[in-house]
Amino acid sequence: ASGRDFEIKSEKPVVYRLTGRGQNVGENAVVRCLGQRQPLGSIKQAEKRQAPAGFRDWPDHQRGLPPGVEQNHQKLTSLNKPSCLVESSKPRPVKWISNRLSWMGWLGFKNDEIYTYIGNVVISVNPYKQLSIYSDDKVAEYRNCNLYQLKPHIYAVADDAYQSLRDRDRDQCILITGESGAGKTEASKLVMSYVAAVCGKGAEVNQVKEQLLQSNPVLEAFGNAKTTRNDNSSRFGKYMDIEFDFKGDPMGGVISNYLLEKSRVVKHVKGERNFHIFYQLLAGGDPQLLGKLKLKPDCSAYDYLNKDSTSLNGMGDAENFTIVKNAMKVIGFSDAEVTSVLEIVAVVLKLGTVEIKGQFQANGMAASYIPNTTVIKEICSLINLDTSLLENAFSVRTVEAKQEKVVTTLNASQGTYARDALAKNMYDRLFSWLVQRINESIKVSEFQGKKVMGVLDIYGFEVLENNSFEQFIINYCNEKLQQIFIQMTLKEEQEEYEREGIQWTRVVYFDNEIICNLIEGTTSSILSILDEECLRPGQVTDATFLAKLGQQLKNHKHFKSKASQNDKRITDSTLADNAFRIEHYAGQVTYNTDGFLDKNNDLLFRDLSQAMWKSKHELLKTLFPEGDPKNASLKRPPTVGFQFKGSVSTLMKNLYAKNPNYIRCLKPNGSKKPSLFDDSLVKTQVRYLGLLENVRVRRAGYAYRQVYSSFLDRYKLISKQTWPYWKGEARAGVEAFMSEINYPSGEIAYGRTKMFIRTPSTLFDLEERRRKKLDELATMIQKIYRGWK
Ligand code: AOV
Ligand code: MG
Repeated sequence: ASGRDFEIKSEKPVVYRLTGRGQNVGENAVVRCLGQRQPLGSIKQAEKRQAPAGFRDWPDHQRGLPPGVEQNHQKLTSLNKPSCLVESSKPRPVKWISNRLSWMGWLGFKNDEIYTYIGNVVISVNPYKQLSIYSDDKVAEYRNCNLYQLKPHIYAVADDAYQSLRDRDRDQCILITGESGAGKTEASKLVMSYVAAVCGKGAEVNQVKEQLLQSNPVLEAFGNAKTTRNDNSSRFGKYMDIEFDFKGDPMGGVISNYLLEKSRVVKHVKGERNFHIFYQLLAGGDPQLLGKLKLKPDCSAYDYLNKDSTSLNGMGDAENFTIVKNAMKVIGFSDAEVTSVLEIVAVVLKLGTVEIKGQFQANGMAASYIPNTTVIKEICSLINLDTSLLENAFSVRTVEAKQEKVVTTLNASQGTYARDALAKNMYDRLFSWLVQRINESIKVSEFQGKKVMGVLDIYGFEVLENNSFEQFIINYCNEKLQQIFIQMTLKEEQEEYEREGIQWTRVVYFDNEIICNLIEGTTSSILSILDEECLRPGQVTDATFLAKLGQQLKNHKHFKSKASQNDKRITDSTLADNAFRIEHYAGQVTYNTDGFLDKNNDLLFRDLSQAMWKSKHELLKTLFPEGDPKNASLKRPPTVGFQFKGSVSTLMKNLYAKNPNYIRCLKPNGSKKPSLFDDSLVKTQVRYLGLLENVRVRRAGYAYRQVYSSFLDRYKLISKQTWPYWKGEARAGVEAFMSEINYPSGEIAYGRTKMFIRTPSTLFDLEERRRKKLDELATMIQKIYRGWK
């Protein structure tokens, strides 16, 4: 049935079910009382749970709507989505669109209008300054609005997604993409805060909302850092499912995290920072806490932190520390848990100051030792571990093979390597533990009628001066998201026209599948070759890996390396011997292969995990389960690349199953400045994001489509030919009533199973005709009803 949303003009909850033939209201129609935002749920749901008092059937023979029930027109018109940029269907050259987009962008940007739409895709330009468009008043304005009634705004899309989830029972996902610093994380928080503001009320629901929102500052403190691109750059990928009940009240959520850039714990380039939490703790921790953690409130005392003097207090670290502590409390961390977490943070920081030196033993073998044991003693007292155990783990390595234990001594650099590996792993595992701990607080047990809104905020595409394995993984993830966008907005849309037999001139676009395959394909891809090298016995190094890449991929259009000998294509001297280059959808990136094997293997010397497991620090111990001799296995864990590929593929499946809402973020300039619009930078992004093709498909295409039967059901009452009954094929019925109206040619197309309408104004017109008819009917029924009384 086609009727969807109805409002009941009564303060009391009265639900009518319209039964019989030719019914207007389907089982999924949502019913709400006038003046009450919360719907009573769908009719089906209302019936399943106890139907509210006054639940009555409204039989079909009293055709029309029950008294006091009025169709909510505003909601109905939101079904169609015209576009700001697609107001005419006149074909235009790409250049024109590109200039216009850029010009509109600039004009809007100058006036602080940072949002626009292409169809239902929101484009957002980072303003780099606080705007007054996120007030409570704005929330109220956009609440239950029609997407195109008001100025483009991220709230409008959040509202559209939420309405669709609540009223049309469709799981949603919000896909936020754009390069590093474009505003994804901010956008994701705006969406979350909007949804929190408009959904559900009551103490219990409010607590859930608070917990969901407060997960942000905690994860940002531990997972974000200042980079050259962004002062608050996400160094992990995050996907959060917010779960709602049938009324649209939030019940809880689940967060998934993707690969943290843990190398940052031990090293970062000048001008960047380590993860925020380290600075926050030092700047914001009171003397008592710092004393307990044996820390000095001085960044320069810690080798893992940038020794720039600007790094302390520069970013409101002290204030943020208070916010994080408070957030942890709201989420439900106990004081003891918070202390445990901070103890581990302190230990990581201190590990960086453990100096490891080399010496020669009597047998001539190099061996490492720790000249000054003060720090290591402090560390061990924090984690309740015998100092000699940790010292030992930094100086020897035990390899078990076929029931044989071989102990080798480490030299100074191997000892330092072990120390850094421990720090990275400890922090990385702590981060994953935090996510799990938050999930414990916000998770809900399975319940019926669950609806889900997923918000994806990952690390954006990035090109740094020196790009390593981490950038490779980050950019791979972005490549996959671009693919989803292409699939859903360009490919799927065009294929539908072809499927439906609608005359259509293909809009050509660049399909980045070829790059995705280059990276993740099952054979002869970068990841598969990397795994082969990692698993191959014998002398494997980053260089052998690169050589193999060069050999197998030398003919790939999007791949370049010097390693492939006599490669005539390599003419520029910027490509170093230890690097390869990928031509990504968003531009070229040169990756330095140093450390690729190591980072992909991610092996932690067993001596280290066993030492950690022996600690009597409850949290730390749980972070190293493989240190338990009972769990020891000779099987090697899957590689990082392999795991990441798996989780990305699960994520993609999950996203494909939901109704997508796109927010595409653009970066106005490379210097994090407000009011600076770098035209060419924006144009580049518009081009590589595929927005031009997006506009062209929308322009040449049809704004609205519907299967014949639904279309007939909805509009049949506008013609005597089809109302009240139409006995023939649905398509013939549609053609019959549409033939009575003279729409311009090209405005309407009849597909195999669906009806297509080009411009929204035609749909508005149909809606108007329908509304007039309904009004007539309603007045008639009211008269009859009054007659009864
Ligand atoms: P990102 O998430 O896309 O980068 P952010 O969302 O962290 O980028 O945005 C970067 C900075 O831009 C923020 O810290 C704000 O200062 C500013 N900003 C972004 N959006 C807005 C807005 N709507 N209003 C005001 N300021 C904004 V990365 O995480 O690096 O890919 O890995
Ligand atoms: Mg971010």
